[in-house]
Amino acid sequence: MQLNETQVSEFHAKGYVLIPGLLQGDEVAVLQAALLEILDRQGPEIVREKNNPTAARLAFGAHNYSEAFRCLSLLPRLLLPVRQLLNDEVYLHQSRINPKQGFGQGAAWDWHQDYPPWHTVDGMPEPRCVMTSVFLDDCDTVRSPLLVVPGSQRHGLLQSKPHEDAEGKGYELHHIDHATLERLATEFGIEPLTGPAGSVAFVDCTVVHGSANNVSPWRRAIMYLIYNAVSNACTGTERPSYQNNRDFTPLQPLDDNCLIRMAEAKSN
Ligand SMILES: O=C(O)CCC(=O)C(=O)O
Repeated sequence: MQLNETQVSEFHAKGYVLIPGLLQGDEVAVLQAALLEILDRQGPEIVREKNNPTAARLAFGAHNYSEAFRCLSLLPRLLLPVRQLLNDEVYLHQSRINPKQGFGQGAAWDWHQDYPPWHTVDGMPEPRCVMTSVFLDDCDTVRSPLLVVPGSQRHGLLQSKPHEDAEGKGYELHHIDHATLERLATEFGIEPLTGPAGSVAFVDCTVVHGSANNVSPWRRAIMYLIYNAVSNACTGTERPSYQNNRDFTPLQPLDDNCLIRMAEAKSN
């Protein structure tokens, strides 16, 4: 699958393009079942919520230990548009699932760009990677959707500082200060990324984004697949490979039906 001209223009203008229902219901069901097992893992790749250590805040690297998520990460429907947007072969710099559990367990994410820690800690030369956001659950306005400042990528790398809780937690979030956010939001507005489970947003890694805590009763999980251009490979070695993957081999797409086949195998 290739993005059409309008979709590519939208990506460059707004910093993201959202494709509703890119994955079918059966494919989503396979991923949702795999997610439940992932959330039971006890390793360092699972980052816990600060105020509720029983709830997972992030699960890093699921494409390495879950066949369903490996398959997702190599779907032509995701890989080909990302190659097209970056005009290069790609590898996965990182993957992480934010399960954003309901009843307030999934806490807020302050406003930030993803690129700063990848640049300063992982040694990513340029912001030439795409945060491919796969909605594992319905994302509507009541389930605390991802909020973005469209067009904010045009300002490039903004001043930010690591969050006081980031050190040692592994996600190294860099916050945008309030005055900058106000200026950007006044200029560009704020948009919620909403759509049914299976929708996919291709997001530029310098788009300013954040989310509120999820006070709804429902989970709102998103898988973030961070594809980087092979010619933009990272030079740092500080962080573990589930955060800064150092295998820069260009990814080769699988058969686009691989998740459907997993769904069929389960129902037989
Ligand atoms: O999924 C969310 O609510 C926000 C996650 C986020 O901002 C991130 O992982 O960079």
